[in-house]
Amino acid sequence: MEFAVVSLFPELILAASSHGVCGRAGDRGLIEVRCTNPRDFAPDVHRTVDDRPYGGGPGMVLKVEPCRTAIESAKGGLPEGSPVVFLGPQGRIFDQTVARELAELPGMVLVAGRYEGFDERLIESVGDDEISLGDFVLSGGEIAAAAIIDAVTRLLPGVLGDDASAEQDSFSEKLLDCPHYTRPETLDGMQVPRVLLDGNHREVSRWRLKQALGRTWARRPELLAQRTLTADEEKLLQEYKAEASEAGTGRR
Ligand code: 9D3
Repeated sequence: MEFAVVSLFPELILAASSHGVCGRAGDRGLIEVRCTNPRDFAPDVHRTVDDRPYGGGPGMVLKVEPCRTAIESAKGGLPEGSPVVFLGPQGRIFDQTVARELAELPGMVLVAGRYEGFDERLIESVGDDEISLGDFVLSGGEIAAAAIIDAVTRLLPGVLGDDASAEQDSFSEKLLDCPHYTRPETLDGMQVPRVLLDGNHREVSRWRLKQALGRTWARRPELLAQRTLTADEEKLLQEYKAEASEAGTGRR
């Protein structure tokens, strides 16, 4: 998978994609991340990339020509069928389904903005897609581009080990995760749940599923509404609710 990122701050992208899972995927040739800086395509001596908005108002708008030349240069190095994806708050909202869709592509140009954003005609003329991370305000598109590279890379064949892939495939994003614990067994008087210490793997699995169901019910009920529970899962959730109301935790 080839990612070409167009950004005024390439260091931000390269820092994020050179560590951990993405870093290893890069070392193994499973992904390639390249950056193109519109500033390198600004024709004037001051290397100007922004200008004042027509109609007035605060902030600056990215100029079409340096961005368009940078995008075309970036796209030139990618395989056929690699779309130009703008990052911006007006885009469709990124989630695991969008990540899976992007993971089928041979590559993509991710265009990160700064200031108030791009001249709309740039998006119209060269954009194939526009993606947002959600309803909050970032200072630019770089962190969004890095998030997309990370989420897509994890889905590529061979990037994760078999166990991690299987776990990711199964019920990962429709249920929240169960709680995790490591040593020490007691921390400031807080005990690790007994079942995790007893070595009964069937009971551990049932406890984890019950916690996942219960926490999803308490914190993200809209996720549960999108999922049909088996009779067994329904029973575990009822148990969780009974225990939660007894302990005075969870949802009322
Ligand atoms: C405070 C500026 N806003 C005026 C109403 C508009 C605005 C312009 C530029 C808001 C954010 C940005 C920069 N954001 C991104 O480039 C961005 C983003 C985001 O802010 N939220 C979620 N996803 C993304 S993807 C790119």
